[in-house]
Amino acid sequence: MPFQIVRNDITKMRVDAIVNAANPTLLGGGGVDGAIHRAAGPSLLEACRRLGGCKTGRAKITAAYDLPCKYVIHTVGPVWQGGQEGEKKQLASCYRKSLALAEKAGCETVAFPLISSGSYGFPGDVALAVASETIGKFLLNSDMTVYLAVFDRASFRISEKLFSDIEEYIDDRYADAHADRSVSRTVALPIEALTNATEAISLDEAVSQLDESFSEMLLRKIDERGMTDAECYKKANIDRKLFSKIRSDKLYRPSKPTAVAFAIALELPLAETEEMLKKAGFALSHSNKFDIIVEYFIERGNFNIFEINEALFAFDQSLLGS
Ligand code: AR6
Repeated sequence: MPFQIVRNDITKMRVDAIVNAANPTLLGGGGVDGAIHRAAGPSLLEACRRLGGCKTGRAKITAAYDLPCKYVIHTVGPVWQGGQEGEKKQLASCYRKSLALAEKAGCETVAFPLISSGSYGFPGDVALAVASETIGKFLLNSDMTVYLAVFDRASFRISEKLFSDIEEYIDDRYADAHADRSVSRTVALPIEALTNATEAISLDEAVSQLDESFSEMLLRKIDERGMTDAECYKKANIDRKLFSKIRSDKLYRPSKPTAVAFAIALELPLAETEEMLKKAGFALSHSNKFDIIVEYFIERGNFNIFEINEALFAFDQSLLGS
């Protein structure tokens, strides 16, 4: 998954680089900065002394010493002053400069904490929106994998309005599902039925009798929409390698989050999403929060996979992509 929100202590992550939410002296502090320096050992402080500080919105790189990653990228986030002092732009710059340094150092995997969302006072939802948007834009032109490590639940927030809207939407649908018990079930692919029931025909023959497969439907829809493959898999938060696998394997069976991610990237309305999921053996149901949250976004015509993933994460659900 090119962009993934994870619940993790960043000092434990085995990625190429972790990013530190530092202060302009780069000489350590509390929060994630303190944790990184403790885990890296005193050599990190020595290396930081040689850097001569760092300006807000900029970033500098060092080795990682005793940490399990290779590099530490130190960036200085802005202090929140109410939102009118260019803080969001400065915060976006922290992500951009850090990613540029990571790229220059040849990193394939990078983990960020939610910069400025602790001592520096950014409201959690604003810090998250800036992080998500800036990382999302960067990934349009890069094959890097970027993690956003969320340490404590309190610092991770989507907007209160969105959270309560989704909560209400879930409550209504859960109630419906329980009232009429008409819960849709996962639909099995006909391949099992065909291969079990008809011993006389070969697998190849059975396959040729199948309808259009998931990957065939996906490729057809990409063409119909005039999208390039890259536009589609980037918008779906799908790794390039996985996409080539799907492209070359007519019978590829995606996971449900992968299948939904493609439906979102293609901006399919609900009925077409269902049709596409069915090809992979899945259905959307009102007895499951993941499905209801996906439905909420599709019904509103919001196909931004990163926003959907923020909401899914806030409700402890699997993320879209692969
Ligand atoms: N792993 C991942 N995230 C963490 C960890 C961890 N081990 N520890 C804390 N966080 P903060 P800032 C989260 O205050 O707001 C320092 O003193 C934390 O929950 O560390 O940019 C510096 O020296 C929060 O969501 O950084 C500066 O003076 C996020 O990391 C100042 O704090 C950032 O919180 C920078 O403030």
